[in-house]
Amino acid sequence: MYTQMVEVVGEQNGETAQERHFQARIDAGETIEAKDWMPEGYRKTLIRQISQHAHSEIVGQLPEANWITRAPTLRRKAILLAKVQDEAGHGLYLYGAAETLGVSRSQLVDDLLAGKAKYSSIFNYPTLTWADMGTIGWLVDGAAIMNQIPLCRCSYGPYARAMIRICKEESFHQRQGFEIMTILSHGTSAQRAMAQDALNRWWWPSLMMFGPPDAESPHTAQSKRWKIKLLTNDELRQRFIDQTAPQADYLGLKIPDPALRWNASAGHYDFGQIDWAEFYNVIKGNGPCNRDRMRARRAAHDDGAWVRAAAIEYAQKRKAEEASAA
Ligand code: BYC
Repeated sequence: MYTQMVEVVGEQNGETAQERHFQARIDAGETIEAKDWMPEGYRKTLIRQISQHAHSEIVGQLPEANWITRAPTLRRKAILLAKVQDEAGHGLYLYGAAETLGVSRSQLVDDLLAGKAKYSSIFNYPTLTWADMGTIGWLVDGAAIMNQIPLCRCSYGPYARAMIRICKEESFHQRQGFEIMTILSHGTSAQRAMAQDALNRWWWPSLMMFGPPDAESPHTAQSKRWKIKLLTNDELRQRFIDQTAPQADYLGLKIPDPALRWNASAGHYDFGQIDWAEFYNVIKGNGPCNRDRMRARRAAHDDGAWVRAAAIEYAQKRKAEEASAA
């Protein structure tokens, strides 16, 4: 096997033999598992990205949960409830994947609640109308799938495997959102206006989900080398726009970008300037809903204190019973 032929002693180009061996495994397309040796930077990058991803799933429940009690029909309520529960599940698989790297879930949650860890910028925008439920499924879950399908093939096994199940569920989320948009955009003029207004508000923040432009992304180059990221932020953003623009045409809705047009020679859509000042402002904590989101998470954490205490107590009791029976 290729990796067995790699020299494992000495240092070259500032890389130890162990690091070169690790990179050779990555280059050969091998999957890295939790107990394998890995560079500290690889471990830290994964903990950062997977935990940010997990926090996004958990905080991401809040904008949609806002509409569960106001869903227009019982069917819509059941779908929305299932979707929001799925997001909680995604958060838990991802915290589990991060824990394989030697960090505890309670530490990760503490970092989120202390404002030290990020979550996706998109969840700091308000959900003002029912059409926002359609737009979140269509655009936000659509962007998430675009980003997450390549992650199913990333180099770290526990993350890649968690992503496979998550992507299947995200696909259902995207379709239910597109179905809401189809109904609204073929409905009354008030429904069409509501759908257009939601698209106007969510389009640009959805493009920001893919992260800063490649030229300003501090982590992309190394993450690509380690195959944590298989595609860059700009590549994924372009794919998303190329996929979504014809869907908007099908819905008869107008994407709020006067510069958006098909470029036949490039084989892609050209698009206008993204307001990166807005993006950086949101990730610094100054978006429209950052404070509300963190308040809600802290309250949920405090309300759940008795459950955590009871679970620890029960686990200790079981352990003591098992020890006395042995
Ligand atoms: N928002 O060098 P870069 C969902 C940060 S939830 C906030 O490009 P990287 C859903 C970045 O962390 C899906 N922060 O970083 C749930 C870094 O800051 P730090 C969420 C952002 O990591 C409920 C700095 O900017 N998906 O589907 O190489 C309902 C520089 O960026 C954002 C994931 O989390 C952002 N948008 O690439 C509905 C996917 N973008 O850490 C739906 C997994 C960048 O140095 N994550 N930053 O302080 C990734 O693929 C990558 O982490 C990113 C960023 C592409 C997001």
